[in-house]
Amino acid sequence: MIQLFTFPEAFGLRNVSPFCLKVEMALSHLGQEFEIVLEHDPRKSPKGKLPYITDGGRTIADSELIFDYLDEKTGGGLYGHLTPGEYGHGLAFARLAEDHLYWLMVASRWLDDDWFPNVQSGFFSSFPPVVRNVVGTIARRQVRNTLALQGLGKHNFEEQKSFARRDFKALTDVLEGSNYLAGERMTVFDFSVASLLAGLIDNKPATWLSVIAEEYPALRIYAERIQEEVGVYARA
Ligand SMILES: N[C@@H](CCC(=O)N[C@@H](CS)C(=O)NCC(=O)O)C(=O)O
Repeated sequence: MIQLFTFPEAFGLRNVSPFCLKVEMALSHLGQEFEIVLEHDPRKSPKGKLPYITDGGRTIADSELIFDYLDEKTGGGLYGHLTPGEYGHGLAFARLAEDHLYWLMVASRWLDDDWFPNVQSGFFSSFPPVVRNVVGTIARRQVRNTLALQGLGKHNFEEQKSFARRDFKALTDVLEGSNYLAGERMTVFDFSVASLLAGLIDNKPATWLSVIAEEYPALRIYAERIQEEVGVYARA
């Protein structure tokens, strides 16, 4: 049976990582039998990040590569039916979510002094309090460096908020004309975007990004629709 390695629950989310959640959505959508294995330490993954899966002696890390594997395993169950237009639109929005909006979500959790204590209690609660503070501080420094290298970390909160509004507006504009991102039917790219939106909207307590997302009600409606259709929810 397929094993899906994901982070344990945190911030009111049973699946706290959008990349792990989108794989869970795809597995459910494809009707694959699988079990979730909780893993605190992403360094145990072959790529140093979660998710990864194992299946019959094979290990595949990275949600996109997992999708390729599942697509092949199911004879095109994820991508096989897509038109080039659906694929192009879908991939572009998945990239917006995963390579831009995702980093704003990371910034909203890790860089905000008021919110950061939730990261410490959510991710490092298995450590004794003193160790937790040290580990949390070291991890925060690494995230800050990563965000600076990625670029978004060089901007102040107001600038980061303006970037987020632009992403949310683009998604809202597309969703005004359609229930799904790539066209008239649900595609695998909806898993990428809805998993991210669901996590940032339902994340407790609200981050500044969650608050801004609520300015765009179509996003919550869309995230709920996709979660309901696949029967997989981010929230605990
Ligand atoms: N490109 C990867 C991204 C996965 C990813 O960024 N996972 C995050 C959690 S959302 C992670 O494991 N971060 C831990 C770390 O970088 O140390 C994928 O699609 O699977």
